[in-house]
Amino acid sequence: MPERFTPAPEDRFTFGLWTVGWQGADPFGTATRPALDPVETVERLAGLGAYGVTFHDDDLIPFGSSDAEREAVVKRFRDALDRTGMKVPMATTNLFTHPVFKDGAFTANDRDVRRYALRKTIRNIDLAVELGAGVYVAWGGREGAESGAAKDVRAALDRMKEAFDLLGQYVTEQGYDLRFAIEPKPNEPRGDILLPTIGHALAFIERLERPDLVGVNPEVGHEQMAGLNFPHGIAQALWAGKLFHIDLNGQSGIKYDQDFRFGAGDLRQAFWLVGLLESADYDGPRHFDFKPVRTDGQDGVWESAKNCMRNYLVLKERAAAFRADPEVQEALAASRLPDLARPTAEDGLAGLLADPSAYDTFDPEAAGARSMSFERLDQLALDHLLATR
Ligand code: 3MF
Ligand code: MG
Ligand code: MG
Repeated sequence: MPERFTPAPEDRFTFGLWTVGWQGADPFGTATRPALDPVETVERLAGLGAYGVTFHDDDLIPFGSSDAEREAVVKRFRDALDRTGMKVPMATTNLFTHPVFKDGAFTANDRDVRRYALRKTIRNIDLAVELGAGVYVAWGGREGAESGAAKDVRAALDRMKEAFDLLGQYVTEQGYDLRFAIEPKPNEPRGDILLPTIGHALAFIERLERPDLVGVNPEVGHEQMAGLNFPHGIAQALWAGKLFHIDLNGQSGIKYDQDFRFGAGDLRQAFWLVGLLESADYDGPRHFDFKPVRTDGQDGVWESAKNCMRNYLVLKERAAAFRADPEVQEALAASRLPDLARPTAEDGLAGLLADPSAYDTFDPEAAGARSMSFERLDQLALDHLLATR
């Protein structure tokens, strides 16, 4: 294997404990693999060249642990981090597994469940900050409904806003350097989940008391489950200054959340995504949220983790080669991409209105007949992706 596709901590690759730790239980079958010790996960991932790990509170500290058990688990974990140099740039809360969250957490109809969900989150925020995290992800998988009358969506959004306002107040009052990232998903496990796409989340954030503290954590497969173009969604999140974190994985079309390793699924979107993240100087972690297929044993777990990183690095090289190719530069110019970067009216509204060439003498027939030459451009991209150039 060429040296250049071997990851190093500088590449900032991170994995959730729940990803490689997934035992393969799905709605139709029980686990096919034994549980993984988080300490072993830290060590194995460090050995593969990862930068860090992330976790839900319950991934690390089993739900219902006593304070003494919690302390012992955290100490072992912290020792493993210190030994390996692995970081914890992000943490999150499990607000979906226990039956208490069956109707949601921040937007459960039951007020006492909502209050418990906030306290559970705040408890793990304290730990996240202690371990050095800068981002706290919020995936509201159970915030939603299966039937129309079951959820008053406008009231639920009021409660969702209330939750983020309280969490924002908490981190501000504690003086924590921690920002939140909302992770949208259209459905699964709920029939319909609130804040289903990047766009819904971005609009919601602007209604919060502290919008600056909140961004998004989009996941490849989640947007593709809704038939959306993931790189386009990421571009809008970047444009809005809201890409605080990202969940990389693979998905083939509008289906259940497949969580394939990164590079599997829609490879063309993966190519554009990596090109975008690298050219936009996104400086957050490249976080993998995938599930090693349940057909495989532990061999497949580490093989797929390694290949998430490898595929990212391969695509990074391919995307850079595309950009550096003089023929691509020429094709981009022929397709008038540089022109899109130019303001439409640097002469202002008055200039636009006074310019006869903008309307009176403009020839829409001639402009309509100009080829955009996108076919050549796209084939050059495909040739680079396939390494045939
Ligand atoms: C579900 C997910 C979640 C979130 C996680 C927050 C269990 O489809 O993607 O993974 O990513 O809860 O990081
Ligand atoms: Mg997911
Ligand atoms: Mg995710």
